[in-house]
Amino acid sequence: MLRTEFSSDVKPETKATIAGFVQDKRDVGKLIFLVIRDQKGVIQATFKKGEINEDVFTAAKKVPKESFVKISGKTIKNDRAPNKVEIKPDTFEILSRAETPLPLDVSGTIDSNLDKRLDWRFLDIRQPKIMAVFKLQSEIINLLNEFMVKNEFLRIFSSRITGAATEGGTEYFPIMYFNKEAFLAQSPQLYKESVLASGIDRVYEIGFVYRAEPHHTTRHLCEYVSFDFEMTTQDLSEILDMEEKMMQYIFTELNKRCKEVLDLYGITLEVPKKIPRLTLAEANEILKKEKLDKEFIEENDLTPEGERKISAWAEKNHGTSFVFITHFPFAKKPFYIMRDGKQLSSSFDLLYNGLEITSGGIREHDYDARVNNVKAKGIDPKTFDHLRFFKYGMPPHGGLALGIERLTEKILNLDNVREATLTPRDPERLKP
Ligand code: AMO
Repeated sequence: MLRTEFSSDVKPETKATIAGFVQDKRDVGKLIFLVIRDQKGVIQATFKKGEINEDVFTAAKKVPKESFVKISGKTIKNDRAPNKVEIKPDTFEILSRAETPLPLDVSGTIDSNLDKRLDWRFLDIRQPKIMAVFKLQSEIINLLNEFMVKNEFLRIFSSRITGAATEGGTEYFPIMYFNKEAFLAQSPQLYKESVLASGIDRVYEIGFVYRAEPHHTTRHLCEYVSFDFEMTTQDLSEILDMEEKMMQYIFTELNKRCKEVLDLYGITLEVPKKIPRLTLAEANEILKKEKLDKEFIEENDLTPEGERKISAWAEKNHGTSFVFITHFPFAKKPFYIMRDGKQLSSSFDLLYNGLEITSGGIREHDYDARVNNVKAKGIDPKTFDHLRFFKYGMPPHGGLALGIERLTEKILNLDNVREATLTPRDPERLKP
């Protein structure tokens, strides 16, 4: 281990070894102050000429900012230092010297544009407020896991190399699999459903999925983390109830476990008590009453502006910016969704803070009806190998998928889903 303690845990009047980046340096002649930053905070190290070996003093004087250093020494109380404790070095090692100038300002004083920040992503994340995004995201995943385990879901890992484009459309990445064409999975959809044929009755999965989205929007990525669950049920409201409980659990716990992160953004999360449920038809009626421009109302769907307005409506009328929208036209949904009457489907989206973060629904589990749905979408059923698992007894089921980056983005009120993505992939970006 490089350090014995994180900066935030160092106590006065003892000995400590810390390791971190030189965030700041002040040279006042006989005294050099270095502010060292690690994952948990900062601590000051004070080098006094005469008290310390001359070579060490000179090394501290010359060390470039953002170099990675290791310091051991005595700790003393200092009310003026961050954390009210500082370290008087006995040893000082520069483990990795930073080149100057830095390609990106990491002190937070100069705003860099997002493109440049993403180019230098791992320097960008040195800023505590940006690192906080990933601390929060990691905790979201922990909480989702906890919630699923409590509710007796089994975690699965399905293939990312598939023979069919699950979500239809042209938004898939074909790859060469030896001498055959294959696709990067757009979703674990067909696997999470098919596995229910085995008798396991609740499954979940967390993993990357791939969409060849040619759009340059603030909400589309070509690779994102999809949290999916699937459970046996015949009732759409059971899926909504499960997601409502899941959101209540996550938001309650995030307020407790990620207080420091949320404080950096000045946020206390509102825990949704009851998430309002509207059919798409009802949502569109509300939009019409809100006098939204015609171009923002699409009878068969919600536009991004419509999503924002409906979230705002929920906030105003129900005190939560979560809202479920149910019963989209079958024509707008993939083949696996169960129909509800002739036109509609047993489907839903969850909007949060103005953006769709989840889609889901009840699936067509009847083999013949499912094949008909595939045909109705103009697809040859032979495309879908998974269909054979629906022939030998398949429990009725439903589920959902939640975009982890979108959820993180909306919790922290970020402007772009890329900000909540470690290494975003979009039509232009393939590095780092
Ligand atoms: P859908 O395609 O709506 O549904 O995706 C589900 C959720 O995933 C997120 N998402 C995205 N996030 C970033 N970039 C994208 N390009 C992107 N596309 C989708 C959103 C969205 O709500 N199989 C179904 C789910 C199901 O029925 O269980 C599916 O994948 O948050």
